[in-house]
Amino acid sequence: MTRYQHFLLAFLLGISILALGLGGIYLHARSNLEDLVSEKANIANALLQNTIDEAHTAVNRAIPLLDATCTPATATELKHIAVLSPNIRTVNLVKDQYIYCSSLIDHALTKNANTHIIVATRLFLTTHNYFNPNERILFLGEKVGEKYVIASIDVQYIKKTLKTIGQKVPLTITLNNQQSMTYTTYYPETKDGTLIALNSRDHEFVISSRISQKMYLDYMLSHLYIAMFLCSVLAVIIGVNGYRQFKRPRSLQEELRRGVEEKEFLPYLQPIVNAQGRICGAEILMRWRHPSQGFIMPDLFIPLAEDTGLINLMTTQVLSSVKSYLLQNHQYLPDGFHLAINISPGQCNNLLFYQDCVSFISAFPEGKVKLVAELTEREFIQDSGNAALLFEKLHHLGVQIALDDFGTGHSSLAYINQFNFDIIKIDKSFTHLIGSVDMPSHIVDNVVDLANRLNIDVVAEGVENTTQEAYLKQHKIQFFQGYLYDKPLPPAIFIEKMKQQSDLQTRLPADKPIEE
Ligand code: G
Ligand code: G
Ligand code: MN
Repeated sequence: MTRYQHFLLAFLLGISILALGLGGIYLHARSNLEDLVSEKANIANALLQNTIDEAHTAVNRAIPLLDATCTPATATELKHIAVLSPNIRTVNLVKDQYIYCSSLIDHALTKNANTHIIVATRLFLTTHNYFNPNERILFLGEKVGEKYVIASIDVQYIKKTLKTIGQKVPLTITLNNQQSMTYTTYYPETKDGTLIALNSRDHEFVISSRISQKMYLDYMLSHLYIAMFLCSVLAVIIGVNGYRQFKRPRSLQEELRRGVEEKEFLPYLQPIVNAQGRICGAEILMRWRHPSQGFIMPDLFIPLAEDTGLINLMTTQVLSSVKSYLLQNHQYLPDGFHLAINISPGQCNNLLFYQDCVSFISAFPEGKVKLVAELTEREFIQDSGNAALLFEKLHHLGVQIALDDFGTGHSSLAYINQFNFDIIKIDKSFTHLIGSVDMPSHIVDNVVDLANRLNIDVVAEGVENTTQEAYLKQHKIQFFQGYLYDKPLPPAIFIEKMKQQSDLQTRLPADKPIEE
């Protein structure tokens, strides 16, 4: 998976946590707000019930007065009843749909438009000129025979109470006759949203409230903002951690694959010099520029790259990268520049490397670059048939084959002959013996002489000092590689060296060609 996919996955994880968290908080807000509204409806219900009970008491006390006519004494009695009931404004006697006696007036009333009233239900709302034409008044009426006692309830009181209790919650009182009054100070009345309804004990009214989405959200923002903030922080933490986890390799193998996808395997170039000390070639040595581990040496990843077959892709990438470097700077390279690349035994079983060589060689003018495939002698080639076929094709293409690490492995003369090697590279362990205190000279001599006697080009590896160089020169070795000349270099620096050498050459007479 690429970095972008890791990021996307981690982002989705974070978003899911956020959605889950906010969803939970929303449900919590819903249940909290619904509980709160139910509680307010209960309080409103109890208060209204109390007030209506008071009206009942007042009305019951006035019922005996229905028997008498409306005298000043009757009116005074009505006034007493009204005044003694805390939330009752007036108590009135009604006959034939007209108020004929009232706690407001000391004498009997006449039938006219102002005293006309229809008592349809026990509890009803109406505006009335006689009491207050500007406001709907809540009445409780009790029928006795053909007459009624009606008490008007202090609506201002009910309003204030509901406003105080309800605050931002709209509460609606609906009478059994469908008349209703809504009290809210903040939210407009809505038709949709969650309905919370509470039937009063004796079913004369219902207290209800509708909770809209906006109310839920506002409640969340004003009461649960800390939880929302923590949830967002948690989502970010989980997302970031997830990204780190996703990015972390499951195994070295996956990490290797990722590295190949991200083109993290780079070619370094170690100069190969001739007897005159001039750079005549280079060996490509792979380095892994890991994003977090820094540079990793090939010993640590090549074996796994071989096992997984990723070495094929890595070789392709590295060779193509070197190709573009050398193409851009071909003017600084001597003709017949020797470019060596290591291949693993496993790469001898297919023709992928052959394809790489074709694409490499075809990019340069003929004779400019001489490609060399280095095959280590440490490991045996399993399928010699396939390898022989590959080597034949490579030879045909003009690619040379070098036997790397010569002297360390199990190669016999027969092996060397079978594969028709063009070059031998004496292993650095032999070079290092040269000049050492107890140098077993016969071993070194043997290896060097054997290489020489095969009558093919020999490169000495691991040359670190002039003693070694002098000894090797004495033994007719003509190509050298080692820290004495340079360590493996990044291509740009290698090119810089080639540039310096080429500048020098234009000023000095040309070298004598090397005799073979
Ligand atoms: O520089 P040095 O430590 O780079 O190389 C260690 C070993 O890794 C070398 O001896 C060589 O065999 C191996 N190696 C380096 N680069 C490559 C490569 O591109 N392909 C293969 N197959 N082996 C390599
Ligand atoms: O492919 P081969 O195994 O030959 O790779 C050469 C290895 O030797 C690489 O790891 C390279 O870094 C290392 N090397 C190159 N020059 C010297 C040297 O002068 N001394 C030592 N000790 N190692 C060297
Ligand atoms: Mn090598």
